[in-house]
Amino acid sequence: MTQATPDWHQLATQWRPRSQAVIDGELVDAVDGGTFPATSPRDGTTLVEVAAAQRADVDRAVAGARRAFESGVWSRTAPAQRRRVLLRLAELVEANADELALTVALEMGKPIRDARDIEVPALVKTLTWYAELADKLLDELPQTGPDALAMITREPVGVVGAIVPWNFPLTMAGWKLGPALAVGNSVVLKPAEQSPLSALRLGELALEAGLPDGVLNVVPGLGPDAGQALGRHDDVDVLAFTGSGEVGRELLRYAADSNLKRVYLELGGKTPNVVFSDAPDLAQAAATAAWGITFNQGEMCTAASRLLVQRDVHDEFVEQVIEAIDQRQVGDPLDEGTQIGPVVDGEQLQRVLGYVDVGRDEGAELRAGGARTLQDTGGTFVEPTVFTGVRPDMRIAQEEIFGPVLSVLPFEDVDDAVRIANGTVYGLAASVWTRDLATAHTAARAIRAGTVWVNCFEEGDLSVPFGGMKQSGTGRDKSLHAIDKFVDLKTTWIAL
Ligand code: TXE
Repeated sequence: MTQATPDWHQLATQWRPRSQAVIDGELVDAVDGGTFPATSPRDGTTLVEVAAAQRADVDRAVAGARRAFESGVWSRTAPAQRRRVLLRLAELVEANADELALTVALEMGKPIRDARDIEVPALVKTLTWYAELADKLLDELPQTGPDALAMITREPVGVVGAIVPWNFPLTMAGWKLGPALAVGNSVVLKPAEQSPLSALRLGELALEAGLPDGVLNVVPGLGPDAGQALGRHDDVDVLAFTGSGEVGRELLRYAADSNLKRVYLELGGKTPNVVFSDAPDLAQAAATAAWGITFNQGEMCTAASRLLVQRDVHDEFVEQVIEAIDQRQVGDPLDEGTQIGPVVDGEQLQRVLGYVDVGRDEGAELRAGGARTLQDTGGTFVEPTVFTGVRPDMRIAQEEIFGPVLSVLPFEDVDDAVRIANGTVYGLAASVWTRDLATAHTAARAIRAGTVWVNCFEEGDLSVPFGGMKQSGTGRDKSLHAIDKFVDLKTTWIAL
């Protein structure tokens, strides 16, 4: 990644956002000429008017994707060729890392250091990992006895619709595009209306990398317009989604009402971060708890939003967490020192502040934050907020807030902790801090979550799957398992 630190404010003055859709190899306006504003949560200004894709535009994109798929230019090319092109795309992303990081910081408010050091590198790593996989996948020959030969082969599904959110616009796009493209599919990507600009630039870089026309289309637009058109499209074979449970349910309905396309959902979470009194390093656990609810403004499906603390260390631990949260710097996402940027938009701001009111009304104790801040900037900044005395049945312990709001709950023992941890509709991730092997394993086994971290949080790499149990979703991103979403298995049975 880039070593020298650019002057981001200076770079922002030269920055030229893209605004056209990427459809069938061309940069185009919406058919009806419509646009929507890409607004920066940093100061509320409009960055650019972006093409607002409607059904006609989605139809064109899907037709282009289908044509490319049927032509075999990507779907039936040598896997080593797909590898080369995707590696070139990863290189181009890396070469344009500063611009992409700046774009993400401006469009959705991610602190520039996180955009540059985490968001863009995650996309590069994902594209590289799946590019490398493209020519290393093996098919299967089962044991069928002497009279037959059977082959189990994987075939790309065809056209993939990827609908992604704004909190990690490039990482989420990469998690869908990497495996889908590596195995030969065509993709229509619908970025969130809050963060279309980085995806549009990515679509342009894909053309530059040599991805054939129509293989990757990017249709910016509103969820109920472009997203719905993609979801209901009869010629889309698979939908890969990250976002809210509410829209996830809509996508299942769209599939049922149209062609029964397969739908994979990565939805929300309410991560329990469970701290036992015998944690190896309580200070480190406290610092991580503070980071875990404020990183990315808490706008993260795995945000460590429920802090469960064993009662005998509760008070002391909470003090440490509040102190660590107080030290996290809220500010302009373009400042290198900023650790917490604005939440994504006015709606999200109201949602977060609404939950602060709910917490108060429910009788939880507000120990830190709880208000909008830096209002004079025009940005949507929220103070990191801590509630103690939270009961498991309170809404702030049950519902995904998607902001820097921490709910602290005391617990007695491992059974109590597991019961509370499992007591929501979500099952995305959990974290357990203890020195005791038996406690660690007991809790890790009993907690229903797609990922359980022990004595750490938010760790992992591309080799491990990511996704949720219960209402946190279906299917998995990352790892070899992500490939399963984007292939059909074919049995060929040959009588000998
Ligand atoms: O998500 P939406 P929003 C959660 C989080 C957040 C809440 C609302 O709790 O506060 O959802 O966020 C597209 N048909 N997560 O409103 O609406 C939309 O354009 C088809 C969790 O931003 O689910 C965008 O591209 N598509 C989360 C994508 O769906 C539609 C990440 C996600 O937007 C559509 C984001 C429709 N009718 C929010 N309506 C996570 N799991 O990390 C919207 N979309």
